Amino acid sequence: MLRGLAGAWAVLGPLLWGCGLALLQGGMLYPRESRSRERKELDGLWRFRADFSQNRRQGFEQQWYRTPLRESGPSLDMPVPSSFNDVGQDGRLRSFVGWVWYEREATLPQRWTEDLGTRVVLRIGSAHYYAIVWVNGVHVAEHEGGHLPFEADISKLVQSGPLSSCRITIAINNTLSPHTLPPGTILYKTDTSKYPKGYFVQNTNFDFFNYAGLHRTVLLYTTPTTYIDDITVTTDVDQDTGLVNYQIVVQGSEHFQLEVCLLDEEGRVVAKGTGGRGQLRVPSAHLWWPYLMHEHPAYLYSLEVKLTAQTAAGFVSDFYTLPVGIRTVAVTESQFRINGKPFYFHGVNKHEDADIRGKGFDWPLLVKDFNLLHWLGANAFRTSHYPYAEEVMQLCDRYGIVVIDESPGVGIVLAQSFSNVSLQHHLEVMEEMVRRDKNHPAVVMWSVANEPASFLKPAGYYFKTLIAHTKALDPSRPVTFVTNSNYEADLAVPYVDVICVNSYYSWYHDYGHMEVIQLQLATQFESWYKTYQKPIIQSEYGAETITGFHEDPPLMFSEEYQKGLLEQYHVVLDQKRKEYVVGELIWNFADFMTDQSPQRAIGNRKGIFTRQRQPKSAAFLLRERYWKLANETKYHGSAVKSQCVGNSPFTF
Ligand code: BDP
Repeated sequence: MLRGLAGAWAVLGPLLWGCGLALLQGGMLYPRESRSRERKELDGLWRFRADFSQNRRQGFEQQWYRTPLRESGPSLDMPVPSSFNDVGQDGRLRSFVGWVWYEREATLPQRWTEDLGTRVVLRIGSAHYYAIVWVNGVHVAEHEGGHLPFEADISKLVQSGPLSSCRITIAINNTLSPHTLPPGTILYKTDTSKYPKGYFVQNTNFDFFNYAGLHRTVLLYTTPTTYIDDITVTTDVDQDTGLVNYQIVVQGSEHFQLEVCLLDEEGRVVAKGTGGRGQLRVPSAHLWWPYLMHEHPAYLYSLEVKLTAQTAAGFVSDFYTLPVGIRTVAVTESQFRINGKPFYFHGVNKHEDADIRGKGFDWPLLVKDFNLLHWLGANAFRTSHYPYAEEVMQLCDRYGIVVIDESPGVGIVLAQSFSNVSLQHHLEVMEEMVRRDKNHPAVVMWSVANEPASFLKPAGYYFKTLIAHTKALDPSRPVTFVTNSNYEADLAVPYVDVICVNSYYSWYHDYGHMEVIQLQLATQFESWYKTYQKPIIQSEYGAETITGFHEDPPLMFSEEYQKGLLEQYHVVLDQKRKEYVVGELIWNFADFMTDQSPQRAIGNRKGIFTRQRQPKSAAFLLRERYWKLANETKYHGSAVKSQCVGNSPFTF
């Protein structure tokens, strides 16, 4: 959210929501190179300084943004993208709460600084949690929220005189409050017999480490000053004709022409259009299918958009190419349908998490994870518990992996976190998320939250408003949130399209007693279905497992216990998937870091892979199950080609 909008929302919000209009200004297209656009990544080593002063405000008091950071005092080298927490040997930095400062110089091509017809934009993929940005000491942007991109047009600044480089300073604060997403609280410990003066801790109600820093790419990109600002594509199918509805927003001029052209994978033009909105018809369309549902899955067309505008300096053109998958999504009383066929989610919940880099984006890790998803035969994942990097979503489009795209609404349990202030912020986060991810065919459903206290009285209004707003922003996708409340007490589930339920039978309840799982799970499904007649996804289940711990008969924390627990769940899932259960997502794909607590042995160990992505015994069990599920569903009369025995990666 860009600060300043919150006030406007109070007046305009209900009005805009009623009209189904978004509050955010401008688009957030992924910065792609084209004939009219260049990009310059600023990844690598930045200067870094954590503000250890008592009030954490020394950086502002001394205006560290005005001069090079190294002049302010001792600074460190800090890699970007990466969390700052785990790269050093200083324990104080690992658990630091407050402002940290990043800085780097960028050298700009001459044309960018001299050509007044060029727009130069600074884009920050993710700065967790609150960020303030200066360029050459001038404030250019502020943003709240750690998982979604924001930008600043810095053209005027870099084109105001002779200049060959610019200094980018970003101050980031990882402090969470009851109104942030995710929420948190700062607790001051005032008993001076136990704690030093000013001692505080940050408490959260979510189960992953609050890594912070510049987690994704920071880059500069250019467009002409009249430019394609946003594109929205929705698709439909009429017999065998694919329908591509597009809407394009242009900024910078009112005198322009738009041409759009849809190309197939061979580069052949299959449809053309003009103007800012329209419908393209694609005869005998190749549909976008999840990778286990079709011999040629994940078919992507390219929508080439060409803008021609008349400006004082003459004609300018802007080009942007958007990948487009033609597919439909629908929900019935008992099915989740993709392209009219029932779809069963057999997949995982993930985290953006790894050794050393924390939540920092990393290509090798990403490719490894997709190879593991394929090895497993997983066809889907949920972005638990926040939106993942845009590159992840792009690979899901290309590989045919289905995504439930989840907001950072995790840990909403305090009464204050259901207040109007929190709701307004949550609405804006949904706007940012839909704006960023709306064009991904892989995204088939939005999840607005994970395990909120949806039994509390204000939860009814909160989720009714939030879900209605999300649907107004994107009427083409179902909306859910993930519940762990009792079916009789939950006040938010009436508003979802698909019920997503987390349960940890024989782990957090009746621990050690796998014999109760089948009965309890069957009761869970039957109760929800009888009450709501909506399809259900088992959105989490699992057991903490330390790799290498073996116990037979199975004991908790051993690999055998994890396997045994999963097997018990699978018995019931196999019964109920014939009726109305439409998915199962294991908790979790891999072990991940959490806050320290007596329940966690260096992080959460419910992964079926270790944090280093090596399989535990349960991974082999799930692999067998997922490939069996894939082969059971023989769409179009053909069995899935890749077999359990193969290690074949995704191919094109
Ligand atoms: C679920 C949460 C998830 C936790 C998991 C666990 O949704 O974030 O990590 O429990 O305790 O309730 O392992």
